[in-house]
Amino acid sequence: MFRKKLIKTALPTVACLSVMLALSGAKRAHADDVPVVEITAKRFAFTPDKITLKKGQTVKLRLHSEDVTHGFFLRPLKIDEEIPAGQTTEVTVTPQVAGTFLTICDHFCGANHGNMAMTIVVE
Ligand SMILES: [Cu+2]
Repeated sequence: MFRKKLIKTALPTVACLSVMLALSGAKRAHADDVPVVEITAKRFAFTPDKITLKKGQTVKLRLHSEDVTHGFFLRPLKIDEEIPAGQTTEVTVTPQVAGTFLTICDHFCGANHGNMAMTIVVE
């Protein structure tokens, strides 16, 4: 008798708590567990010059300029950032297209500006 009552009341409570914990865990994971990729811009290169991302996986690109203002532009991933001189900016992306893409600096930063690019591979 007691056992039946326990199953009737405790089981739904445990199940409900489990779902709530799972949901709150998922929320927390989404907010805190986004991998961060550090990228430095300095006349006339990005470091690293190549990164690999996973299709469908959200990442945060933390872009830092060590000198002047740079751009960080990649149309297929809808990235169009300006990195102010000496500052850091962040952009969160979830690549939806696989491929190898060339990200360019689209903010004139000096004589070799046209060669300033990095590769983003999405697999
Ligand atoms: Cu530039």
